[in-house]
Amino acid sequence: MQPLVITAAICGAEVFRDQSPYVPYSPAELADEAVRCFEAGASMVHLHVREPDGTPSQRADLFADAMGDIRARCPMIVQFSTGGAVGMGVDERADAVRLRPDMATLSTGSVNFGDDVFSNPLPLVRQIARRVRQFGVVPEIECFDSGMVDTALRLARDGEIALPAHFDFVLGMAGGMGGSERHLDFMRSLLPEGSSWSVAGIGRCELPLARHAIAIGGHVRVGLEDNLYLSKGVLAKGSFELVAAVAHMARDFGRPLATSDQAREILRLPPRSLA
Ligand code: KMH
Ligand code: ZN
Repeated sequence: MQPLVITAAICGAEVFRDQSPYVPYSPAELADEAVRCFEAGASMVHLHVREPDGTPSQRADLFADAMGDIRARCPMIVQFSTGGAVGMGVDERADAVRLRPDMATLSTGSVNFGDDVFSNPLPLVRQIARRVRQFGVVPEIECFDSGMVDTALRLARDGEIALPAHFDFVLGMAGGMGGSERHLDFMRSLLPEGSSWSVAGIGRCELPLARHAIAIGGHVRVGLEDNLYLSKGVLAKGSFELVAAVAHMARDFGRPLATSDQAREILRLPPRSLA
């Protein structure tokens, strides 16, 4: 069985300390949490950054501090969000890509996002895809609904992204695609040959979808960005507890965890020495 890549989504832009005291904000807190996730079995960190008071930010200096600290302490793959927070414009969302993280997300369509809209009209998607390509960063295609896979295929036909690629299916969000095993089975059935995929289940969908993904050969994203709870009513004391729960499931299935070097191979990233 292919080793399992676990991505830790450690803070996002929509969860705050009044919901969980364990959400990291500062670059130092983000790096500490990333290292805990690495030790628990994650090989990639999906990174957002925050202003000191927790306001969602995409400031390049904050990304630089967090990435520098993480890279100094562990070999995790560092993936920046270009989604940022609802309402941010393209320049704010994509500016930090010039720091050349290993990967950056690319959402390929708009979706209702709770009571808001995560807006990704096609011209904006193309702009972010170009920015990501300009700096030699590998995109992770974020799909909140099946049409976003189709749009990614269209972008590939237009030469904006390369295939095969790595896709992340964000399922179970209020306003987006549902989070059942059937939804995940359908999403993966749409992928072009040779592409890899992970699932990020939102809220209570997180761990059940992780289990299904492990069973059918996919990869998994977990963390406080997507879900604050380890079990009903029990807050996770950090994303590392959710990573550890997934690592435990993987052991039950006999699925080894990917080292960061193996994850680089699976995700078609250059080896660390050349990165
Ligand atoms: N925070 C959401 C509006 C990404 O990181 O690329 C977008 C998001 C997707 O989280
Ligand atoms: Zn994100």
